[in-house]
Amino acid sequence: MFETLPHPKPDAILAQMAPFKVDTRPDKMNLGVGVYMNDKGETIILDSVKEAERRLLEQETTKTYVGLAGDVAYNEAMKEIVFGDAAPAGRVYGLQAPGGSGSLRVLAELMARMRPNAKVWVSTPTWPNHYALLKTGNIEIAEYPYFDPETCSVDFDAMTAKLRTLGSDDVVILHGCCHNPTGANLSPAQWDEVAEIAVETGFLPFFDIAYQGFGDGLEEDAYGVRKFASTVKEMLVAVSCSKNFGIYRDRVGCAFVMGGTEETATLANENIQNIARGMYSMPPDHGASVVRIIWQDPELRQQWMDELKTMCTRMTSLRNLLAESFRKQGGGDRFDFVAVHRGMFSLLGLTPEQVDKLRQDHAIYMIGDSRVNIAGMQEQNIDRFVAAVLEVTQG
Ligand code: PLP
Ligand code: TYF
Repeated sequence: MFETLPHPKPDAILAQMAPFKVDTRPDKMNLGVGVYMNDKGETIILDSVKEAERRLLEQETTKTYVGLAGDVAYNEAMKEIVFGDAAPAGRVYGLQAPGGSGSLRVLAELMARMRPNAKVWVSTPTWPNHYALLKTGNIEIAEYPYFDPETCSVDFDAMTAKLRTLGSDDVVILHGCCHNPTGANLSPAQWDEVAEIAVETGFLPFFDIAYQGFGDGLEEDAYGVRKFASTVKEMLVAVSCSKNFGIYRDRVGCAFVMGGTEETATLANENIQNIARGMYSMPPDHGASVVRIIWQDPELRQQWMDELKTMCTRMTSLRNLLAESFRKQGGGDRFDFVAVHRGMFSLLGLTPEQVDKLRQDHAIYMIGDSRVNIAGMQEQNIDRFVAAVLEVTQG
């Protein structure tokens, strides 16, 4: 029977990992898959995470099932991290889920239950996995304008013009911060305006926040989610701890539902638990326990926030060095946007041929759409990177 199966298209981001690994050129640069790397190119385990794991090993007394909602104290911790004090009392429920991806999937199923013929709107462009994770039943996926390749910033007029045409059968995916793949984000004033549009049109906001703390800071990066939480009646929020805790393979995330009343919030909560039961039953515990232990201990929490800040600051300073190097090496102000973008990624605006040339001639690996992972750069190879980009774009 297996011979009837189609060959699925490989994930363009993950497909990059193997050729990079076998490339023997010593100066190769890994700017592909979105994992944080330090100035030695390593993805290390945070000290706060190691300490929490040590405590967990010592303290845990059972491996019995955690229940459909997962670890309730973890869900509370995540609510504080993401919503701050903006969560309306009794109207927000969290479900511990396997990664941001598992959270997106659970919430996509909820959406299909509520609105079987909903249209889900994603930004042009968006993280390619959104298509796979949001596609279910009759749900149609459509795109709203987002990135202007001319200015390498958000085309806010085009975006809001489209959002104003939507209604209550529409669901809008919003990257909470650090937009993947573009790096271009909304300002607080722009978030305010989009929240107003959500209220006026009645579309359902569906946040995906996977990089909180990688942009301008833990609080600053939650501005959009918190603004919506205090403005709209209902929303969905998928959270990932993969990046900001550096626990990618432990699969830690949280799916939040915010209801218009306590009754409807409870109803939505019953449904996400029921959906999880039909998908994987209960989430893995380890990583979520680590997050809970860190958040509940003032010292560990501070240590984690310091480590997060170190990662964030490294990426921002690399961005500044990049923009400076582009100017110094004759790129003019064309690449100044790199210093304005936030998070791990920037879309450089190169053609697929130029991206290929960078890989073949310079051992520089980025995604085919010219997305670079800023954390894959090191101070000492920035000038080489910039020279190579200028060579393929100008030569
Ligand atoms: N959403 C976006 C935009 C992402 O870039 C990622 C990255 O991995 C995720 C969600 C999900 O992350 P994970 O499932 O690894 O927690
Ligand atoms: O965009 C990225 O690089 C990260 C990691 O199927 C990732 O979000 C990429 C592809 C994928 C899962 C995670």
